[in-house]
Amino acid sequence: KRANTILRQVYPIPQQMIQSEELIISRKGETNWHQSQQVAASTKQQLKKLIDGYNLEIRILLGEEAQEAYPKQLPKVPESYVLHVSKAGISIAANDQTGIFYAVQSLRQLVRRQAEELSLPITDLTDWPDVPFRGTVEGFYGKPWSHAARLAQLDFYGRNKLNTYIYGPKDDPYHGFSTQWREPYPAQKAVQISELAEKARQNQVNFVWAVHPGRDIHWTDNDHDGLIDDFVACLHKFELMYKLGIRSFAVFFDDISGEGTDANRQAELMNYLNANFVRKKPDVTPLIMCPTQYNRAWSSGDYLTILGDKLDQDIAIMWTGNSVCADITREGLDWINRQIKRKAFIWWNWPVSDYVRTRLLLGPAYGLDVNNKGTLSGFVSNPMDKPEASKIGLFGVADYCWNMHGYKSQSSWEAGIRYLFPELWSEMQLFAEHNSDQGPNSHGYRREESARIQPYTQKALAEWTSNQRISGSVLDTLSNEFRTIAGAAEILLTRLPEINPALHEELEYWLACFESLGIAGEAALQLGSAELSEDQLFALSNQVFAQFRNMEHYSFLQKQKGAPDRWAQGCVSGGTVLMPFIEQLFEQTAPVQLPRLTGQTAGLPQKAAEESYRFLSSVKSLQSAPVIREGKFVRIQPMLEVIKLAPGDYIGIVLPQGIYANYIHLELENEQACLLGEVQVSSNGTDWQKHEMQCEGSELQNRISVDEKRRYVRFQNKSDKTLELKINRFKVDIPEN
Ligand code: LTM
Repeated sequence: KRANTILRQVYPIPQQMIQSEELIISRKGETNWHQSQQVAASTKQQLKKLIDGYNLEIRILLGEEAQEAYPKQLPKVPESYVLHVSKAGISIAANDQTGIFYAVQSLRQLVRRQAEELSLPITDLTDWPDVPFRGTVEGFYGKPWSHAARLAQLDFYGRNKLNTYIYGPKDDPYHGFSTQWREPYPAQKAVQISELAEKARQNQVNFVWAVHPGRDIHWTDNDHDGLIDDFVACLHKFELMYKLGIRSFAVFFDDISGEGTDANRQAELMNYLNANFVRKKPDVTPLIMCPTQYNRAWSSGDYLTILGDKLDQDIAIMWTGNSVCADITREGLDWINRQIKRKAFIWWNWPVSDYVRTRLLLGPAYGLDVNNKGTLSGFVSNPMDKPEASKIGLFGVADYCWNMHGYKSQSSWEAGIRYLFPELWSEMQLFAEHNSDQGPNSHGYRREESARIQPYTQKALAEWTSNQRISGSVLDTLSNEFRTIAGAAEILLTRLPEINPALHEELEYWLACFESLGIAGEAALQLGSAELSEDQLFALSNQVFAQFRNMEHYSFLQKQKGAPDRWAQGCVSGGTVLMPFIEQLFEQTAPVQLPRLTGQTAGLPQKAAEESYRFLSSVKSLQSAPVIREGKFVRIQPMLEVIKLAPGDYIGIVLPQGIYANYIHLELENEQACLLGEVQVSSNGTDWQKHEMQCEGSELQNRISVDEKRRYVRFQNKSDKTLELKINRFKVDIPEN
């Protein structure tokens, strides 16, 4: 028997796939379609886009026909499919529409289209999911995903064979968690929900709309009609959502206290909705509930067993595991399944970051027992408020849920990054590798971060402590890592706006911090390595401080960006291994290096910090404007507002001691700037000289020799009128090191 060589991997990893040689199919001729059953229009369209126009036979078999053609091969489970590629053509067989759709998603990954020919490997693929319902629960606190982001997610789910999206953002008042859960959505929101439901259908995704009534639910019958009013209100809301195209429903009772938490009442409500709504509508799928005691650490009394006994068997119960944020173990699943007398529907609280908002959770999806197959009814992941960035984790979740025994968290993570960011995968992988841990948090849930490089950071600190020296190979490895980080961040910051603007929007300040982290790390290492001149010493320590300040500033900007959101926080990059390493190294090297080389005391770094890159102005209201160092550029953060300079007023930059300007470049959005004002430079901040500039429109630029040792650069209004301008660019170049 020949070994199975996989020529093209398919994700999620299929259950059974054999491939042999590559087939080349020419454009000459035509595609012959053989099918007797109707295939969903959106699926057919996708298939046509892949293969139409090439010289091949395509056969599509659905339902009984499929079972007759592949009686032994095609498993009798929903969503399974057979995809057969041979010299005779392509055959797709499935029990249902979703199976056909999934076969097309696999075929997409096999096919390479060129102008005149199509190539794909001869393949025999038999596939089915290990978990019946797989996907996400948009269930976090904070800014809900945008409509565009949700549409993009649904396409992503379709491609990655995720069939469930549960809508339950805590900050949507019409979902609940407020008194508004009873009310209909405003017209525009309602239209969007219908659009999402339709997009979900095209992608074979169940759009599950969840209500969260428990914070404000009353188990009372004010109308004395034998019915609890809020039962009726809930049913009414479901009817409204049904009219918008929703066919799957859930009720959440998490994170509430008081009246709503009563297990008997909750079970009554669920059974009422089941009897009077779900079972009456043949096109509505089984109900899902999230209980109040949704994890083992919080479970007490008979709450769970009441639900287990009283809730209709066809209602699924969600479960986050042994605690709120936890790995999903077989032991834990066996425990909960005994309590609730059914298979738990997992709500996995990863990569959600609403409890650690300064962090990004971009690492591999791990901690998921591969022996969970058959013990859970569904698995949904609660993502970050950053939909694009969450796709890294969700790719792994899709892979795990499809084929548990085929799942390898590391290789799946790498494959996901390549799939998501084909042009920038190595930069994104590096960024993700160093931005994956929650840091210390109330849930005690942590993820690996910077695991590859951590042995070197530990070694470097240990070596410095014992010898006040870091050995060559450790130093080289770490220097190289920090240099690569700075480079990768720069590439991502430059290219993402064009390649993936949504991701750039989500991550820009984390990326900016990552760049500063790289620059600071390299400087901190150099400070601990060789003999340094006084100027180098100042430059390096200033560099470290400047980057620390930059990071603080980016964090501030990130906080401002989320400002209308009451959950807004800043950002941290490399917060678990790299940032603490730089801080510790710097704390240890600076007091030793600085006095040894300069004869000054250990207080020097602090002094240097105070003298770091600064904004300079005679205008009081502007004085706190930030100045940012980015590699060899130092610039005033561009301002959106128009600023006014009275006669004699100025704006400028102060560089730290030992760092001198070699180029000045301003763009002030005022064609008169060159005529009415002048650029001046100084070495001490007191004696100023005019510096000649080349002017073109509102742009002023020129070189300046570092030998002049100019640390102060400003633009002054020399006219007798107030000058209005905008700081689009105020940039000073400095030598790289
Ligand atoms: O986990 C559940 C069931 N509820 C909430 C979520 O809304 C929240 O996103 C996560 C993570 O903070 N924790 C919860 O308790």
